[in-house]
Amino acid sequence: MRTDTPQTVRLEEYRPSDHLIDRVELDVRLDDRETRVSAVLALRPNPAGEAGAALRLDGDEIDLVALELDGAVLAPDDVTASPSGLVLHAPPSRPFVLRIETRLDPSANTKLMGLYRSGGVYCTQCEADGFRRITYFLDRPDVLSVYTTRIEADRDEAPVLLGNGNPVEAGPVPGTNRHFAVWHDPHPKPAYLFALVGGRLGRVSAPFTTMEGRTVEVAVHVEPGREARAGYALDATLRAMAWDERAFGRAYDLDVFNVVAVSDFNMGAMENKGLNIFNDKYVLASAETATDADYANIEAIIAHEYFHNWSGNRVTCRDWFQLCLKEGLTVFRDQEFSSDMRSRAVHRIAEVRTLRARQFPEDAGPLSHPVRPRQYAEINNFYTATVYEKGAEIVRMLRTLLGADTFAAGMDRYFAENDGRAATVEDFLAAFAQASGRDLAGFAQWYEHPGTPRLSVEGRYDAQARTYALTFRQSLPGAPALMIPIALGLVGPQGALDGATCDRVRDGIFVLEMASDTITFENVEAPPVPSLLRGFSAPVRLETALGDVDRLTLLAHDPDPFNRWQAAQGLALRLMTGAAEPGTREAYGRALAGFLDTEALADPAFAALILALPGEGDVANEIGEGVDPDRIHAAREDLRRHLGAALGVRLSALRAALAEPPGAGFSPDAASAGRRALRNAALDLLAAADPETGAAEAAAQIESASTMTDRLAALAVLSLIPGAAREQALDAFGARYADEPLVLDKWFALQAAIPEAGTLARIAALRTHPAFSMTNPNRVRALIGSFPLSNPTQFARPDGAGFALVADAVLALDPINPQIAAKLLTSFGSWRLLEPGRGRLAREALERIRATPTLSRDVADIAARSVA
Ligand code: 0A1
Ligand code: ZN
Repeated sequence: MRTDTPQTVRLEEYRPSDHLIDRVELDVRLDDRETRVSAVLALRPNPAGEAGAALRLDGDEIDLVALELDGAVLAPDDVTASPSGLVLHAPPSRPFVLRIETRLDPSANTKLMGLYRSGGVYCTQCEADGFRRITYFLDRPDVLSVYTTRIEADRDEAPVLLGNGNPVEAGPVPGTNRHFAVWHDPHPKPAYLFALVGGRLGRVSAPFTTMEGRTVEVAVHVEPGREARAGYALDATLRAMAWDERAFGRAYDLDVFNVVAVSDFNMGAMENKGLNIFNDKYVLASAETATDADYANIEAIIAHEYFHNWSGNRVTCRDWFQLCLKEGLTVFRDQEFSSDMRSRAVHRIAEVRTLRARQFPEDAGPLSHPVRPRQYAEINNFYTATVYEKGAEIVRMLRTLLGADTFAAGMDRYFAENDGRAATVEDFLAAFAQASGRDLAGFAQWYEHPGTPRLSVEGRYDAQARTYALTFRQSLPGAPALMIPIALGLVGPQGALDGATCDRVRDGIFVLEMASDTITFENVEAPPVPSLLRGFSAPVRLETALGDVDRLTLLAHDPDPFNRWQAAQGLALRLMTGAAEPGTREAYGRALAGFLDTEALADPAFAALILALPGEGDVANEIGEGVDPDRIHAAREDLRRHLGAALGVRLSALRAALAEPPGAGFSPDAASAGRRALRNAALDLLAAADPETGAAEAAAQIESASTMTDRLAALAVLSLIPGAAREQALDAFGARYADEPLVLDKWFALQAAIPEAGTLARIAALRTHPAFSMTNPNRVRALIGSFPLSNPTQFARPDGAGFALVADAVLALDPINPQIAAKLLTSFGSWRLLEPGRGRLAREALERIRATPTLSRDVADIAARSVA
């Protein structure tokens, strides 16, 4: 008999559970090595399931201590139990109660799934299938139960005890040094949203009154002594709560909302009902220790987890194939929140950079999958950029297609009709189809097909008729024509050509529904430049015949800020890949100079983005095959040097104009962050052109900096300039932050990114640093995970040593934490783009992993798909 998860799970094989669990009463007695869990489950046959079916409960590495059915011990023949499952062969055909007692060892749990210890704090992670590591259960998202949890622990070891829902009761356990707390969550939920925490924690808190008049106590819990660093996360939580009421009409539904930061966490954070558990990287912040990017991430992730309370918790997923239903939607919601809190245009550019850097390569490589996958071997490998980021783009396209008001009506309908249910992508789209009266069957195809569609566009101007025709062609192998909303306009030498009209364009949007189509603008006085896919209105690869002069026109005159940035990026890409026309490099430099003169101080954050060249990975994706990372690196360095020299005087002047007045207080707001970003982008280019002066200026900034943003940016600049000054600065930084693991992570990552042959030895040495640990995911991501992503020349060294380093780390990590090992292995995902020599070495590294016996399912799955 098998009770473990079958090899491949398929969407088409979904069946409702044969049993339901209405109520769960848990009694968890926390102990370092031997935690006991008593689970009382009120079960009944599911009318939608198969009558008379056996009851098969999931389990994973747990020991059964006791089992009773309606208060009676079961006969040995009636039940089969193993660490990976429990089967009742002939359960009653009426409601019944099962009491299960299990035993587990939180200290031995290095997978960080289920109940584990992080820095002395007991915590849990149950998504996707960690609850079965706590007790035997129907561990699937369509089984919703009301939970009451009693947590008991040593009073000194765990003075704070937190659970889902509202606190009910707490007190001492007489005659012992132990105490308990009881929590009750009235909202039925799937097991993946269960959580508990026990430990020594400090807290900051504030009340929040919902639009429904409920007073909520909002608290952020952190390591004692770190409370001052939790203020920003608390503030972000309160802003997210108010925003979700304003923007989506969603109010919070419990009396308390707790956020807990722990230092060992596989992902960013987790939306457990009423008890969000966070990687402390996304909670703790101070000017001294966190960069502006950290603050922005904290704001976004705090909001993301909070927004899940509706998109994920109140309305959950029927099965894991529907993961994008909660994740894509919630990313869309957190992106909208951040856009409202910051600059919308700047945020949109940041979103698209992430999409292109992470999702496009994933979708172009062997790990490509539909936003709604149809099968998986290991669900933990599907928390991907495709599900999250492309999933969010689909929701954004839906809003573009329907308009803001109809979209809002559809969202309301979705929440109202699916509240308390485990829903599907079909339920989601049905709400919008009903709200709009439109047939969205064609749009649904976006969820089903892997790969990034290509959209090619050709323009033809007819001087006599004063018309301009645009012909669009879309292609995605294996897929029918998709519905692609294309925001567009025409631009001339003075700006937007507002006089031009086209009856197929509504509110600036043309919806392409066929494989190809042509639209015609009237009243076009002169040959225009088309501004296409404004705001990146669809996640496609745009192919146009735009020349360099056209792009310079868009950079200067497009009213759409996204496309101005896109024009600059396009020019830089053409320059780095050798596709640019003669003279473009100088013209590009002049255009940036003009931009800096007239606009940089008005919007420094935008200016910093205009100055930032596409990354080496972006260039590789643009080239698409036969990639030689050394050539890309050289081309990018060359352009950086040129820009640094061409813009030098202006960059220095900007740095002076943007200098922080002495004694100015720190604020993490977007405008202040934008000034810092531009100042540091200027330093980066200046140092590229003149390393000697740049190194001195960077060293001075490291000394004088009053924020981590400025200190780290200067250290990053200096880290690219070999010499004693760099080594001294790195040593000093390491010593200064020796007791700050999150800051040391930045230091690890910076050194792993140095594009020099010595970096492999540097990484090897840093692995023996006292702060480094293979059991802490943040440390591993900082020193090893960042290496393939930020250092393409050394990862893809022609001798294969970079691949070997990562492959060895995957194998060393797999027995400790398979999720993190598998994630690390995905960094091989673009190996097929490499020139044949490097490609062969990457493949050999993958094959070596595949051939290793006793791989986890997580790593085996990624390895197999990567070479298939
Ligand atoms: N739902 C979380 C992501 C998450 C997924 C799995 C985890 O377990 C290791 C943890 C977190 C989110 O979207 O934030
Ligand atoms: Zn999420």
